Amino acid sequence: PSVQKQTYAQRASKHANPAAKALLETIERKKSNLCVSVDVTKQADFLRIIDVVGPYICLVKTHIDVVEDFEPSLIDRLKELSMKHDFLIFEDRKFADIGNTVALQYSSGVYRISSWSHITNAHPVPGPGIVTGLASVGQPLGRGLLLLAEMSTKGNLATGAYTAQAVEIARAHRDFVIGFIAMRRMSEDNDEDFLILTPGVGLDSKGDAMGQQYRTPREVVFESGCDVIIVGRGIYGKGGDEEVKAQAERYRKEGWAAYEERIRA
Ligand code: 5FU
Repeated sequence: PSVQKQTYAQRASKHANPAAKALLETIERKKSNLCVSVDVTKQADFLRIIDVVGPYICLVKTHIDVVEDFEPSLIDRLKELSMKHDFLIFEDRKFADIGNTVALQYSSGVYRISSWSHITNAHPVPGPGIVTGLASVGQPLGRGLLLLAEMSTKGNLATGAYTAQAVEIARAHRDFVIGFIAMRRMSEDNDEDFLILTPGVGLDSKGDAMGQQYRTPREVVFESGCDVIIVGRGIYGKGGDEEVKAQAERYRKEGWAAYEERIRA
């Protein structure tokens, strides 16, 4: 299989979608292909962790609906941190309904995700209409969408023909679909250049009790050709601020070394 050897900077210069371009530029500028997933339930913890890991990341991944004391001002604080530390925001919403419904869920409700999240994602299970619906909201705002072509968990059903169909749906909406949640490169064509963001990354554990499976940054970026490593508990679950900071720096370094090894190989 042909390896993606273009640098993030080279790829940034070719991407038409503003969110994809900005993400690739941020990765290059900060020498970080690390996305931290901040899955905590208190606003104060959420903001503290992001402030600590901010210097080491290109992207923050949120599940905004797990924050139990959510107030709209949290979004203002998150945006301030994204300016302070120079990272983008990815709400891992995993939309999965008909186009009309997902357009409402994306634009409206309590969270108004499209107003602050540069990138979001969707399950392709409803078919191409889900992309049309999300694009009607996100594209005028310069947002980008990832399709879940694969998942990290044991026994997941996103395999084979389903995964292949996800790629076909993305190809039909290149202006808005910037890539995939997947465990490996989805296309042999380097000019097609979908971004691959990959969860299930951990250096100290092989999985959890609920089916999560972890691979190392090197397995993900060097061996499987993915572009961004997504790390949650491996970073924020390690205790106090000093330890969280140390883990963020550790994953940034490992992810970047794996990328450099790939483009050199
Ligand atoms: F699409 C996916 C997937 O296939 N696996 C995942 O783990 C998303 N995730 C998310 O990445 C999940 O919802 C968590 O927010 C995060 C992984 O967290 P961890 O603590 O690193 O296991």
